[in-house]
Amino acid sequence: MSRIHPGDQAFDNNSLYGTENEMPYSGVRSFMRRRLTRELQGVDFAVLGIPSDMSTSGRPGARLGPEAVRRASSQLSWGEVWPWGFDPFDRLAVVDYGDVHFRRGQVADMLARSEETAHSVLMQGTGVVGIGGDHLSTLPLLRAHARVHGPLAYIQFDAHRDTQANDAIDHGTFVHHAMQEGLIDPTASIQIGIRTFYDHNDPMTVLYRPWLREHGAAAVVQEIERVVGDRPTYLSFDIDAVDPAFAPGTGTPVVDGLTPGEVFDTLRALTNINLVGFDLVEVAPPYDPSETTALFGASVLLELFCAIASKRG
Ligand SMILES: [Mn+2]
Repeated sequence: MSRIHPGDQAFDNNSLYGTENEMPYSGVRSFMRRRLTRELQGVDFAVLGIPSDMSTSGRPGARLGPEAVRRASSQLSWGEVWPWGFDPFDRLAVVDYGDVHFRRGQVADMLARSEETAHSVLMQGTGVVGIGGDHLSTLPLLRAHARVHGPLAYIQFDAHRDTQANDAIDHGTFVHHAMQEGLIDPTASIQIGIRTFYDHNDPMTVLYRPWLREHGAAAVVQEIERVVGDRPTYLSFDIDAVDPAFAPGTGTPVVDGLTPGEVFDTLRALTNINLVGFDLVEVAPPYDPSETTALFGASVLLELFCAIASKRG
């Protein structure tokens, strides 16, 4: 339900539910205008920013991702979401938890503080939704979720597998480390949209770019459901999965990516999986003055909230 309210719902709303119409350019641009708070009583999901791009192999800028995605989300905050026909925030209590704080330039500190922050949220019975940051932002979130749920089923949309077998911990190796640490179960994991070379000696299911074109979104959803089953599942969406024509603001763009239709037809059908946490990473606003990339990223998160909320009719 959407209502007109003279206040700023990021801090001036006595309900955790619903959406109030606010001017998109005004007020505190929390994620989807949700309450900005660290009070988690009765909260289903807390959105957490990780403004770090210390580990990118390409162009920096993803540290500005959380702020840009939040700002873009104010353009989506009108209540009922097309084509779902409901406001997910009538059904799910979601708050904006702010950003993880860490010492600048200190990767180990970023990893430790992100994991501890996410873990403390999960221990209060609230789910965590991350906004990166480069893709290394996902590793501490996987660590926190695995401490609570055990080894996770895992879905990754990406141009890159990020499985380089390397001691260095960065955005191109974090999936290797997640497997080594037992955070994800590779037999219950699937990567979608890959179009770069990585070794593939692990049991993960990989849907390469041409397969998507040949088989379409419905087949992708079938593969996802087959691989993750009903296990607790974590989904990570790297915006570089999307074609750079639609999402140019990212550090390591790769041409021939997913189209918006392919992405949203897939996400809108993910209503049968047990999604416990998810994130959106690698939005680097400096390369996209149109802000379309951040809007795309905010829309991905919104669709996933709708997919979860659809089960709570
Ligand atoms: Mn990635």
